[in-house]
Amino acid sequence: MPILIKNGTLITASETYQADLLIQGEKIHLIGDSLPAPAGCTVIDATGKFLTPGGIDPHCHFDLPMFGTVSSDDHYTGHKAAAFGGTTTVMDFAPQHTGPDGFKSGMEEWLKKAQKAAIDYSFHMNLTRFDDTVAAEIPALVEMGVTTLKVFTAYNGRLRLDDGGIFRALRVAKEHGMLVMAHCENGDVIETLIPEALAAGHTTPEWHARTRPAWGAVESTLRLAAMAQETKAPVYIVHMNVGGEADMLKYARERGVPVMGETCPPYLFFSIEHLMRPDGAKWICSPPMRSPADNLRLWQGLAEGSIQTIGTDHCPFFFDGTQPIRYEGREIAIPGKELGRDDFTKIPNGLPGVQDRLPILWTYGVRAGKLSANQFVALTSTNAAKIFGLYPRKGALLPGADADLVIWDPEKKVTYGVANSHQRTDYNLYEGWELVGYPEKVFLRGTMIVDGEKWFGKAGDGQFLKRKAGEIL
Ligand code: DUC
Ligand code: ZN
Ligand code: ZN
Repeated sequence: MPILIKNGTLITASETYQADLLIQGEKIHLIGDSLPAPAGCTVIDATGKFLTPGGIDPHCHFDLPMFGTVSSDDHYTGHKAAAFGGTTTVMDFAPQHTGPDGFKSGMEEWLKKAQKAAIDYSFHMNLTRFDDTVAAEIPALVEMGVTTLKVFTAYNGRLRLDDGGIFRALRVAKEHGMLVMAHCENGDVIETLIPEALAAGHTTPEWHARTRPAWGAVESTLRLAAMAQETKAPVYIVHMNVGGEADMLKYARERGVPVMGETCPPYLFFSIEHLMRPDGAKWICSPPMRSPADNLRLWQGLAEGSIQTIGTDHCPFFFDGTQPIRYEGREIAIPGKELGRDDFTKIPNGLPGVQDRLPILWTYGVRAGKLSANQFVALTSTNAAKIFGLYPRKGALLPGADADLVIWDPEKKVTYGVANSHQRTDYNLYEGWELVGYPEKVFLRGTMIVDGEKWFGKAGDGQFLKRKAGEIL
């Protein structure tokens, strides 16, 4: 049945204007003034409301085993939380398995987990070992619709590829039109500092940040930019957390290097001070929280266009996984941050955020005057669609695009926190923050899946998105 959304204010990455929008099936059919309602059409009056494309979160970790536990949102609960926050597409990371066909079997494992998907999704592939056999598997990966590889310059002996491996992988990625995403820290420095800190009796959460120095992230970002320049392969720096990384990106981009970047809301709002609180473990993720000066420089990086996207790195854990919470009427407890009560190295790394991203950025980014509404749409949806090969199917308010839409009530006041979050964890980083403006109705391919506090989404309704090569922004 067609749906006509009348008199809304449409906000895209480049324009804000009033229009009617007609949905037919899964697609946006028409946008225009005073559109007539076809027979049998549902009409939604959006006078005084804003309409944006559904958010795209390019960086999530659902159901990810680590630290002897597992990230506490799976591909259903995390998707549901995303939808309540106005996000309709998420990208997760599949593991490269050991042995031959490591990409294929990693993909199979992740596709199986994602059978319960409630919103649309795609995968990036972690590249944690690289040789000629692995290089030979790359065309099949592209064929499967995975056009992005993620490399790590930290986590020695586990996820890290050495610089030579990254350099060679970049050449092969370039040959196949792939984008390489990079987690940038200095693994060797970190592996030196951690045992020293523990030997000196430093076990509290702030030492997580003190053993992962900001300069390591800065030089590693420049290192990747240098390799992008040398190989001409595009690189995307994930979770930028230090002001100096924004400086490096700006420097490289001004010289025509094909390097792009993403930051995440916690790096805009929080600092090492939060790790010093008695509940500091709530803010433990890698890379860590930095300083208020870094927060400021990252905001500036977004506003000036050096940084192209805001993802979440959503990878939640319970703060106290011994105490169950109720989720969809059932009690659930998953071991979490309490595992590292006496040793910061045992605190599971990762933060909740997939639902929080758009509402928090609307009030504390757009309403606070740090970003325009159009920049907000570009940074949280359209740019990710372009970079990751989904545009204009996703991230666009255009006829022919998927009808993934958010109708916002710009005046709705919400005191945000764990009580109104669907993220499956027992805490929220933005507890008690006052919001003005909130997603009211959310559509996935023409079907309303969220209406206020009502959930109409279903496990299995999310589609796997085969991606093509993206754009360099
Ligand atoms: N960092 C985290 O804190 N958690 C999951 C993955 C990552 O890079
Ligand atoms: Zn990372
Ligand atoms: Zn991550």
